[in-house]
Amino acid sequence: MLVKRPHDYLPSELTPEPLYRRRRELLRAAAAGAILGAAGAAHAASGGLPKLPSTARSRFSSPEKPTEYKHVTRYNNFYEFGTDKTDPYQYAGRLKTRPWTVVVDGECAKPRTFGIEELLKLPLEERVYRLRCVEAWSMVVPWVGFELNALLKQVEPNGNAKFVEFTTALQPDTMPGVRLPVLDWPYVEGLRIDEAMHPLTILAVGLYGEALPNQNGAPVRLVVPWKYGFKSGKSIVRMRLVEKQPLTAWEKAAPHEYGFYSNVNPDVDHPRWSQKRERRIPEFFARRETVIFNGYGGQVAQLYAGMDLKKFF
Ligand SMILES: Nc1nc2c(c(=O)[nH]1)N[C@H]1C(S)=C(S)[C@@H](COP(=O)(O)O)O[C@H]1N2
Ligand SMILES: [Mo]
Repeated sequence: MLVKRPHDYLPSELTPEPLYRRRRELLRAAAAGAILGAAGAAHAASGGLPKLPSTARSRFSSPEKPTEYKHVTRYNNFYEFGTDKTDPYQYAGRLKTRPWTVVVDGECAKPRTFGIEELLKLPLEERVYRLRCVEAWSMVVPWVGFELNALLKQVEPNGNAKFVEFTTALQPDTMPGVRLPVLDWPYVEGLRIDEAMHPLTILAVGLYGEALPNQNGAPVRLVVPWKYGFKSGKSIVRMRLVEKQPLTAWEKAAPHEYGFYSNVNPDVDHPRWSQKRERRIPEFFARRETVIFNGYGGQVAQLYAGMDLKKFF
């Protein structure tokens, strides 16, 4: 994500991991017979974080091979820690993730504050999802989490609850990036209530079977797989049920570039680049065709029936 300085993302986007090293790793892995299939790979990596209770793999999972742990956790957007892809890996270690609470309030009968310990006790599932960034890269992540609707139902949304506004953590002491006015901090995102209640929308508390690394949005982050990555706010502290469409941080920063819906759509280019193709991290070239709704159209297209997706981009 970037507002007005494309040169800011190009260098890091184009910094390749040396090709020879990649090839050497592959050869070594092949020699050791260590190349894993999709199922094995999902549990192959470890960041040394606390293991989560063993989880069933959801039927909503993508059959694709997950992106290696080291790429999922070292190539991130988390602007509170800086705008380079490696900044979150380098600096997010300082994020304070305990104590942690998530306030769920607004248009509902039973507003509540949930402690993170409580959320970790909910029945967890593994969901392997494609994540498509608006910058035209993608990865496949084995998230561990639960459906957001499980939480929202507990507060009993009322008839005025048309949208959910998500607010993410603002810790000036631990977040070097918030000293710069890149966005109007804290990071705010929003979903329509039917998008928020959809079974594909999850709150993730882990990946690769372990607690969520800070750079990926610890201790709890949203994942909405049919939308561009920036809709999936990290390190969430508040979810407010509201009647009016929330003004998101990215719309505030650049309304012509980032709309409220931000559904993955190869037919609606970003004003500064095409959305037709994507490169799968750690590939270098955008070779894969981007698919409408990131391939989840079968489950979500009906949410937008009759809407002009070029207007509501
Ligand atoms: N709080 C916060 N959440 C955020 C961001 C951010 O800068 N701050 N970046 C978003 C963007 S642009 C993307 S692509 C995804 C990246 O998630 P990942 O690093 O876990 O792959 O997080 C999203 N959530
Ligand atoms: Mo993104």
